[in-house]
Amino acid sequence: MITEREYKKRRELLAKKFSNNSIGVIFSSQHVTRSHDTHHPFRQDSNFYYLSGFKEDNAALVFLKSKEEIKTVLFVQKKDKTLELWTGERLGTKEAKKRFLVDEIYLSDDFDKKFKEFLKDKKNIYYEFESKKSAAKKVLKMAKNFKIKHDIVPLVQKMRLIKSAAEIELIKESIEITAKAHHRAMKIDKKGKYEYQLQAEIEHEFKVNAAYSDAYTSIVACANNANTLHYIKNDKPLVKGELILIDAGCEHNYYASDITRTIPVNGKYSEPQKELYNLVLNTQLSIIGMIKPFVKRSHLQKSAEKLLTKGMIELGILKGDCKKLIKEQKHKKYYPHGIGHWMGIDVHDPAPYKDAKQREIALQKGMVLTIEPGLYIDKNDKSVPKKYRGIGIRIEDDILITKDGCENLSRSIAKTVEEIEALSFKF
Ligand SMILES: [Mn+2]
Repeated sequence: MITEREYKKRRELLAKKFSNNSIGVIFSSQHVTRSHDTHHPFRQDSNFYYLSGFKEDNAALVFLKSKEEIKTVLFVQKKDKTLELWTGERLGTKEAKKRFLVDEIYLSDDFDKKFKEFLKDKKNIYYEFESKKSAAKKVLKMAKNFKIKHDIVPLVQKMRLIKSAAEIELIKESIEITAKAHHRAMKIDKKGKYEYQLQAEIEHEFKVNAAYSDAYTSIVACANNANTLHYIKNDKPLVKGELILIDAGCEHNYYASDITRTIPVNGKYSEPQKELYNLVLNTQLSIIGMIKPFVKRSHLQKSAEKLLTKGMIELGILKGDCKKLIKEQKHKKYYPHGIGHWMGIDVHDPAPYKDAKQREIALQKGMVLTIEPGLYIDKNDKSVPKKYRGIGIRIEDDILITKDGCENLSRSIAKTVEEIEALSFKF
């Protein structure tokens, strides 16, 4: 659990980065229409949540910084018995004052008036550039005479790069639920079933464990469908003898997990499937073994490309000299994506990959990233031995960088051929 003190510390840390004589503002998410008069489930803006832990809409955080002091102000929507009857309880100013460690609390209805007052003696403004939120667009107009404008978003995103102990605990809890879901997918009888039915089993496990949402749309891709990287239709039958690529992770208490396993429909890998699978697995294990502070993600990327290319030459998928093939980007046909990404409140945590001078940021203790090599052989690729065609494999774990190495936070999820076959339903 993130304490109110931790949220307060984050707000102070952010405001410290502002120039003197500044005002900063960041807004909650707003409701998004799904169709006609129905809405998508409300999900708080990640940066706003990171700074407040507050889950309601129609809210704003304002930072006032002068030479003498830093003040934080929270705007919350007012209590309204009729509206609350329909859409649920609101905290209101009285309860918000008890909970949040901010200096002042006002009603959102008074935002415009108050904000104009706050603006009067300020020189710099920090707000969300390019935001689609209507409140942020309004602020943009109100601040049009400001000479010095800054984007507040990258400042928060940079803070999100290093996870606190409490955040790591929440990520672990999220992964624990996702582990149950992947194991459920392995264990159930898949005879005569469809991809969407397996998806339902996975998401059932999320929901019964209080992860109300997935962190991203689940990919359940049987056979050649796995070669569509963002396959989310999930509407085809599960075919005996084929593999299923499952890329699914829940969001729990606003923290994501992002796990991929590639499992056999009938519980047993064929020889060619095993050969490709073990190439991806051994690559993934080698890359995880390289992870420690000061290593760069680009180094992991290059190493994965080298290992996969070497393996593909051995299997007769690529022909020629390893270095030359990589130079000519021939491997990209079969491994076209990145080795991994930051993960946290968002599945693709938008923390920076480069510093202010455009230099790549090296790994540091407290960062969390995914490691997800893959190989994708299209069913119509005549240049590849026939036995490998139509196989798509990805293996993905969530890795925490520690003081002198790393911890695979999802190591409890079955991953070797033997582990997966032992758990799987066979027919
Ligand atoms: Mn991922």
